[in-house]
Amino acid sequence: MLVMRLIRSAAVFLIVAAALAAGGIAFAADYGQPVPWQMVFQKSAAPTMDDIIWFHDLVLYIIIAITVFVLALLVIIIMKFNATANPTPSRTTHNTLLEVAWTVIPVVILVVIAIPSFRILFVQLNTPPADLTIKATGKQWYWSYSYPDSKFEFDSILACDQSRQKCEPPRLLAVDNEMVVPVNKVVRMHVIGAEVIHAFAVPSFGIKIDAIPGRLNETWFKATREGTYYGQCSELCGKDHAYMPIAVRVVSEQAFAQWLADAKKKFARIEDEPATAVAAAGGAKTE
Ligand SMILES: [Cu+2]
Repeated sequence: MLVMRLIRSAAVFLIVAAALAAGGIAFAADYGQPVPWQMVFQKSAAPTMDDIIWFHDLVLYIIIAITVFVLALLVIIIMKFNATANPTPSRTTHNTLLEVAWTVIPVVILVVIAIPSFRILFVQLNTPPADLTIKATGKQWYWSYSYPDSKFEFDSILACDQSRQKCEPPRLLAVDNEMVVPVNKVVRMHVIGAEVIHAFAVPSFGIKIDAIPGRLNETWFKATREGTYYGQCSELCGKDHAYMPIAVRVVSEQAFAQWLADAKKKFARIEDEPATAVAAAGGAKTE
């Protein structure tokens, strides 16, 4: 009975999956933003994300192998050792070889997972020599980007009207001023929170790091493809947590130099303005 039910469930699953595929529903992902019915990561546009996707796939294959193996054992037990098929059960209780095997094999599997896992962690946390530094400050509820080498800072606010009914596409991801970086350059990100904890995350670059008041966190990325990539605040930070997206525009080196020259004029800093006044002015903007 149980076997029949399992076969029937598997058949239903296959039919549903085939119907979805036939209906043209995309399980594939795109660069920089989510798509309907996406089943996998957003496409990678940075070496760190390549590593993360590779590692995810490795662990997925291991999980599939273990699950299939355990399921096969269960099916064998159900078929061969039920009361009808096996009326007089064996009284065996120990098997040294088997017990050593089921201790050692999981250890080996965990070591195989741990080695690339630690390697990727170190890659993420060791910033290579950077071509550019940007400081992202999480505020209630928007991001400010500061380019310390060029001495300017600007706010990046959701591009929607007050009621959030009229929004620029991609909805709830587009902002008025994107963070702009050059392609194929190492960007060092300094991330901090102004009043509560936020988190700076861009899936296509494989970065996610907390923005904590009073603590400067550091991460890095190297975007290998031009385009606009979106992320969202990834730490519950208050009522507008869902409305403080991160938009990063990756451009060629010449376009970046041009943008930098324009931005220096557009976002010229008012010297000697106290930090609290800047925060208050910014805060007023979102209300
Ligand atoms: Cu936030």
